[in-house]
Amino acid sequence: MRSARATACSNIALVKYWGKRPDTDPDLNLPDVGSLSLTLADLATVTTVTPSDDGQDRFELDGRPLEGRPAERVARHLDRVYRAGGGAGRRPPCRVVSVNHFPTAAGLASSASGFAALSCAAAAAFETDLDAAALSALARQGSGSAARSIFGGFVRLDRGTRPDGRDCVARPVAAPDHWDVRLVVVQTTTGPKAVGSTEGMERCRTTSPYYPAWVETSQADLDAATEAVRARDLDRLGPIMEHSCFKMHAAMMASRPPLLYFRGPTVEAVRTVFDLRQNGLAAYVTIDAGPHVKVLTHARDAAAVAEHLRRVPGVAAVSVHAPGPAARVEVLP
Ligand code: 2P0
Repeated sequence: MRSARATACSNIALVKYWGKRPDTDPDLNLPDVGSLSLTLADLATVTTVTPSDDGQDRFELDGRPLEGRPAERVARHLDRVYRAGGGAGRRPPCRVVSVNHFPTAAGLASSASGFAALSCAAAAAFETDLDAAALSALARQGSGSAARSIFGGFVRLDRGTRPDGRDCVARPVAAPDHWDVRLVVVQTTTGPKAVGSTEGMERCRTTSPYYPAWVETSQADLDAATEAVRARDLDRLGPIMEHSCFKMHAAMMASRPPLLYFRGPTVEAVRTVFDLRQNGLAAYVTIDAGPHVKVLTHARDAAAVAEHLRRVPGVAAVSVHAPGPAARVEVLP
């Protein structure tokens, strides 16, 4: 074993992933729908994996020791990467140091960049020759959205149909410089902690009457959005992106008990974007399993869109992100 450091950027889904494929191995973490995302610059996790010098796993996140369930999740992921790379017997104990370089209070989850960086750093540290597709499949097992953060720019993760998940890997659709768009991240004031994605997805799948419709209509969105990205057509992509987002939230809200991720300022920020559109600006929203709003717009309009959203009561911070690069890794001396 050697030492390696990987950097991976976060991503935002333009066509959403929500729900896991029933009757499949939970450890494979297979999505019930495909998704399309944009990898974001300036929202990176840097993870270093080195041999542990005291014979025990040691994990650290943002300067603090990682313990309990999160630490178990990391250990299990190291086991996966080690085995996938052909490792036999007991995995060598590792020291993992991970740092999230997110602008203060970006209000974004870091599991996508985190598991992508961990997969790449561990694969290099264990001296495997896993390619990007294999790394994406491994990252997906850590967290579904992490499969997409292996690649830069616009990325598509297909649902696949194989029970072993071999056809569920992310692929790049277009490089970061394909299209000069920006994602404006609007952090709204946060309330009590929302229901986590894994639990929320399962509740939605098992109780929401709209879940089957969500799944049935997602493939058409994925295909149409992929074409719109290739054609660099924001006014074609935007309505598909919003439709995917609001269908997902409608299915969430119809769960029992309901999954309501919006706060007041979430709705006000969405309305502001709708108003901007009435006034001729091309800007479209998406919202994940939380209260923040993300707005896709042309680079030339991003500053104006951000300025309007900063004035919405209850908005805490607004940041602007360009398409970001693929995950990268270096072997350390
Ligand atoms: C997405 N989200 O496509 C969707 C939209 C949230 C809403 O992927 O259970 O943390 O680890 O596979 O990847 C968040 O879910 O879930 C997510 P797990 P993950 O970005």
